[in-house]
Amino acid sequence: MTEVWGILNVTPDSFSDGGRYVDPGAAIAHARRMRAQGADVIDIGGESTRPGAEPLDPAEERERILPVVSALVREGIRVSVDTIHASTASAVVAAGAEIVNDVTAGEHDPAMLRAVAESGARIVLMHSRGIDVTHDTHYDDVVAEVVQHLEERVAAAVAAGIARERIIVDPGYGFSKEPDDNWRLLAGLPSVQRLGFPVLVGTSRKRFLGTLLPEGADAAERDAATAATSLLAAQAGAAAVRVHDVASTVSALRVLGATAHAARSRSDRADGRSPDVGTGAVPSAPGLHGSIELTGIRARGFHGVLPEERRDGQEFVVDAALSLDLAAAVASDDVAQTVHYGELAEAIVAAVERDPVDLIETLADRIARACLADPRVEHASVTVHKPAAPIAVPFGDVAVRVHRGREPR
Ligand code: PMM
Repeated sequence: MTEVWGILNVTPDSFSDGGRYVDPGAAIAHARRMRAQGADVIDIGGESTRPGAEPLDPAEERERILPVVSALVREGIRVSVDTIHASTASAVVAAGAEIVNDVTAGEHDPAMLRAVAESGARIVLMHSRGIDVTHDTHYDDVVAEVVQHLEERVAAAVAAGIARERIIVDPGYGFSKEPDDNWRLLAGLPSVQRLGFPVLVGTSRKRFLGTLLPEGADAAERDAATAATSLLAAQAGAAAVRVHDVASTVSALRVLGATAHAARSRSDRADGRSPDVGTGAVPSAPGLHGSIELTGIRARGFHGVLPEERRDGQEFVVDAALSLDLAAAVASDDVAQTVHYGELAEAIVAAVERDPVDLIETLADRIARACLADPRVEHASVTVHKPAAPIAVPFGDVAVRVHRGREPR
């Protein structure tokens, strides 16, 4: 299930909404509105990335955003903070922010990656070529170059002590990219996905969408195109989309959810099953999609290509995220209406302990299929880590992630 991150620019000068939410009261009210419209996370920024914007003193940045961060955290709202300053990152995480969103992927402030590692927060590593978004826009192969840069930034983040599970990557739409580069990057999202990290896509109101509109159309008129690009991103498996107008993107993603649901019911019928039969299911209201996530499940298996791996076995660690409709579970407050996570964990352990295979890819897909055995599950993302893999050099982790959805028949 793709998350929607609502953008809250607490700045006097952002390109599409500058000045509207500098007052903390107005900012908090806007965040609440976005939450009510279906935002999963509020991404708060205090410094504009608009071309020509004045650099901001981090102390002033904190003064702008900290009251808003604290108020939203108190209300149980999940908060990400868009900052390039390590001191701000540390302060906002201490105030309860969950994610640090750095548009320079730790390149602007040499202290950033270590500060995030120490804070235990998640981090968005975005592709950019510095904070001047208009500079250095030539690429020979934009998709390959963005992927390579993100790989380098991931390596730097891991070397600074950030756990791989805490990393989100973002191709950085509009940052040092011409319109065609942005379209290529949208079409090339599967290559970014193959890095194996959750992908955040931020196309909202960007200039390349403006090229589709009549000359002189203002930035808010790009919201329909934003919903369309966010839908395409979700279809390609993006973990999250970052948008100004939450309502239109949430509607677009519901279209995707409803279509996936219909495809699923069709395949249930073809199997002679119905998700409602035998469960006494409460009819589900549309739109309460969610996920069940299990991380760090440990099990012993004998998978691998080396004879000693087959002989001695080793520990595998599995993370699984299942997307499903939770409306019936919430309406009935009945565990029978959802996936029981204890049973799911046991099924995952059983899949690891079964007959050996050579590749963790094969094992990850076996586990994803086990997750989809429950007809309510629409999509499963499974990561298999092999922490004791026979690699001759010191290493942190090796893992493979697969995404498997239901195939329409
Ligand atoms: N775009 C802007 C600012 N921060 N962060 C991420 N991760 N991805 C983006 O695409 C991105 C960003 C551009 O300015 P805006 O806040 O007005 O959208």
